[in-house]
Amino acid sequence: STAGKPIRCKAAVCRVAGAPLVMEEVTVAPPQAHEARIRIVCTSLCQSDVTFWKLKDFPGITPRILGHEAIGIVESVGAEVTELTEGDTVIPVFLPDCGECSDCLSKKSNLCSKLPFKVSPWMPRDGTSRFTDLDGNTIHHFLSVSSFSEYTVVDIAHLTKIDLDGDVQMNRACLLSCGISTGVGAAWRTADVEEGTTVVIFGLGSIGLAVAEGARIRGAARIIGIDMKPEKFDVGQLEDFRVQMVALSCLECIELQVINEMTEGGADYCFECVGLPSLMEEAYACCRKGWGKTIVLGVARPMSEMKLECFEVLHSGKILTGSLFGGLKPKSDIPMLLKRYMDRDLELDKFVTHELDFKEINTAFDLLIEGKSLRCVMWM
Ligand code: CXF
Ligand code: ZN
Repeated sequence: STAGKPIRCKAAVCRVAGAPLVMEEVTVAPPQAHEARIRIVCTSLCQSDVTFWKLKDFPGITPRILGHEAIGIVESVGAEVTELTEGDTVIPVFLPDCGECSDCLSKKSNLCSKLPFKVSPWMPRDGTSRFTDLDGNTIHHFLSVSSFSEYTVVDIAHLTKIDLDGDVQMNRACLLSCGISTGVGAAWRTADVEEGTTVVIFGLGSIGLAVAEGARIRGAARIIGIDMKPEKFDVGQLEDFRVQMVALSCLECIELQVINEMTEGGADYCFECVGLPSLMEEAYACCRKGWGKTIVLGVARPMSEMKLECFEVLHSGKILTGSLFGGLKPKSDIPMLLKRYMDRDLELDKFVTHELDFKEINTAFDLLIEGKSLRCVMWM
C-alpha cells in the first residue's frame, strides 16, 4: 500500500501565468490530520481555472496546480478522519462544509465559518502545501482542490462522499463538483425560481445554461438568454435548455427597453454569469421593481466594483445577492443533485461537449477560451 508514503505522479503545473501548463512529475505528501489523499479519476475545466491561470499578481501565484472540478477515489486518509476510508468515491468542492459551525448548521447559509472560504495557495487547515516538484521546491494549491494531478490532498471539509450504487458515471458526476451545481443551485436555492416566472440569464456558458436547466425544472415560463456569441450554439441546443436567445453585438449594447418590453416590466429573476461589473449593473436594472431578484454568479476581477444609484436601490425594492456554489451545501446537496440526475430529472449529459485525455489539458484550455466547449471532461 502507498498509505503513509509520498506518491510520485503526473501533474499539469502552472509554471508561468497564462502560459501552457507543464506536464511533470510531482511528489504528493501523505494526508495530515483531517485530510485525505485522492486519486483523481476525472477532472473538468471551469472558467475560474482560466481566470486564475491568467492572473500575474496575487491571488495569482506560481508554481501551482490548478483544477477544482473533479471526482476521485480516496487512496488514504490522515489522522482523525472517520467519515471517509480508502476506496470511497468523493467529489471535492472549493467551498468547505465543516458541518459543525453555526453557518453550516443553519439552513440559511453555505458559508462555513470554521474554515472560511478564501482563495488561498495552501491547504486550508494548516496553511502548508502537500506538493513538491522533483527539485524539492514547493508547488502551491488552488481552491483547496488542485485536481490537475493524478493524486491530490484535500481537507475532509472539502470532500463529499457519494454512493456509486446506481452506476453513476464518473464523467457526469464530476460536473457536480462546481459549475453545474453552482448554476442549478443558484436557480433553486439562491433565487428559489417559481413556476410561471420569467428568468433572464446574462452569459450562456455552462453556468448560465445550468441556471436555465434549474429554471426549466422549476417550471419557469420564459428563459431569456443573453450572449455575444450566438454562433456557438447548434440549432436545437438552446431549445433543449428552453432558452430564448437575445444576441448582443457588444456588452454595452443591452437595450434595457427591449428586455423591459419582453418581460413586461422587468424579469422576476436575473442571473449574471460572466463576471463583468457593467453587466451586473444591467442585470439589476433589468429585474422587476418590487420583487425582482438579481443573482451574481460571475467571478469579477479582484477589487473591481459595481455602481448602484442609491435612489434606485431605495425606490426599486429589488434584491441583489451573490451566490457561491449556488447557495448549496456540498455534503448534503451534491448527493441530492446526483439522485435527480439518476432519476433522469436533471440533465448533465448535454453539458459535456468534449472528453479528452488528461495529457491534452492545454487543448481543453483552448476550447474553453475560444468558446467552443461547455464542459470538457478529462480522464486521468
Ligand atoms: C469560484 C467562485 C469564486 C471564487 C473562485 C472560485 N467558484 C468556482 O469556480
Ligand atoms: Zn469552478
